[in-house]
Formats: sequence, C-alpha cells, structure tokens
Amino acid sequence: MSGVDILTSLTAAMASGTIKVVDLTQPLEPKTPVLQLPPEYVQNPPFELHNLSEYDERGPAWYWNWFKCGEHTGTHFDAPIHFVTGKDYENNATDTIPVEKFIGPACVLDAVAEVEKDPDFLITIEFVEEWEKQNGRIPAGAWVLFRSGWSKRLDPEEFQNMKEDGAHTPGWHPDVIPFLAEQRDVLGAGVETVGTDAGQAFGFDPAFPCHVLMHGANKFGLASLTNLDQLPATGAIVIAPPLKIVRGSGSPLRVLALVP
Ligand code: 23J
Ligand code: MN
Repeated sequence: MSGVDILTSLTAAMASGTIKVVDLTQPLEPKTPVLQLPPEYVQNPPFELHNLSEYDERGPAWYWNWFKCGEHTGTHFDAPIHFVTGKDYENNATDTIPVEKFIGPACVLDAVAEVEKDPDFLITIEFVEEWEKQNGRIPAGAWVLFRSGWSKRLDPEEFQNMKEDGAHTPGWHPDVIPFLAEQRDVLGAGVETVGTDAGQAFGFDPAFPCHVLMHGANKFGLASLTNLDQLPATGAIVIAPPLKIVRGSGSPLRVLALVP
C-alpha cells in the first residue's frame, strides 16, 4: 500500500470509529500530584495558572493565562538528558530528539492484580517473558507501558501513598531495564505513577534504575499516564511528543493512543 492509501485508510477508520483515539493524559491543574523527593533535594513546585485577561479591561475580547510548572509535572515526558547517565548523548533533549521517536507501538503490561496485592510490586524480566509468551516479542521501537491501575487512585494521598520510609508505588525491577533497553530496544517506559521509578527506588541498586539505566541507554520515560485499561496488550500506537523546550529535560504533554 502507498503512503497516501495508508493515511487515507487511517483517517477513514478514525472518522468511522474503527480506530479510536484514547487520551492517556491526566488533567493539569494546581492539585495535580507532583513527585516528592527525599527532603535533602530541591522539590518540584505545583502547577500554577495565572489569568492574564478574561474578556475584561485587561483584554476586552480575549481569555488567556500564563502558567508555571516544573518540566516533570503531571503527565510528562522524560528525556535522556534528565539523568547524568544520559547527558552526553547527542540529541538527548526535548528540542533535539528526532521526532520519529515520539510515535511507536504500545506493549501494555497488565499487573493490576499484582499491584492490588502489593503496592511495591516490580515488573521483572520473568514477568516480561511471560507476557511475551502470551503476546509475542516486544518489537524494537515500542513504548512499554506498565498498567498498574494506579491512576484509579483519585485521592492524592492514596496516589502518593507516602509512608515514613518514603512512597510505596509500583515500578520496574533494576534488572528489567537493561533487558528492555538493550535486548528489546524499546523507545522507553511509561507508567501510571507520578514518576517512572518505584516509590522505594531511591534505595535500589542503582537508585532510580528506570531513570539511570533507561536514560543511560538514550531511552525515554512517560509518567502519570491514565486510561491504560482502554488499550489492548498490543496493537495500539502511542503518540507522545514533548514541548520543544530548548535543552528541556522533559515536559508536560498530551499523550494519545490510536486504538483498533
Ligand atoms: C528528579 C529526580 C529524581 C527523579 C525524578 C526527577 C522523576 O521521577 C521524574 O519525574 O523524572 S526519580
Ligand atoms: Mn520525569
């Protein structure tokens, strides 16, 4: 099929509902949860929205705002430059990553049942290999998405799940990141939690393995995703282009999935 035929079929399928567009993005507002790091580090401030004018004397026919937030706020993209392990790659920031890398097939790993039993559940190589027995090998250039059910926790306290010893939220076992990055050559990893690493990952070896090892392999992250329960295990396409912030380490973004 020619490129024209493929895109004509695609637009027709989207118009008829044969292919649906699913929004994987959380609302961005002052109450949007942000990552809490250990107290010795600088913290990410909450999102702020400031009114410029609203059909008033400041601008009689227009409404607009300005906003302030960290690059890693709400549903957001992690670029390789975000971590020291990824800092020396070429084209490792939001403005320079080749745009082809923002679109890829989704492999959705469902561990809702495991996470219900254990909020600290980690996806292991064995878990991925079992998934591949059911669904086929993860193709190169795929987004690997961890469906944990965590986005159903609408109460911010439950979403953060902060205890005296830090947050208790699911994530990736340190061993599975090199497996996904090198053996499977994925685009990156996406999660429903506030950051791509588990809540207890500050104490792993290495600390923050998804950040350290994914970005160390020039791969990406997507955090605070939702609606992963509307995706099939395979067959959807994820579109996740960050803002073109010059030398940005990441950005809030709209993440969409095309779902058959
Ligand atoms: C800064 C430092 C450590 C981490 C993070 C940010 C994130 O999770 C993030 O949003 O990238 S682990
Ligand atoms: Mn981030």
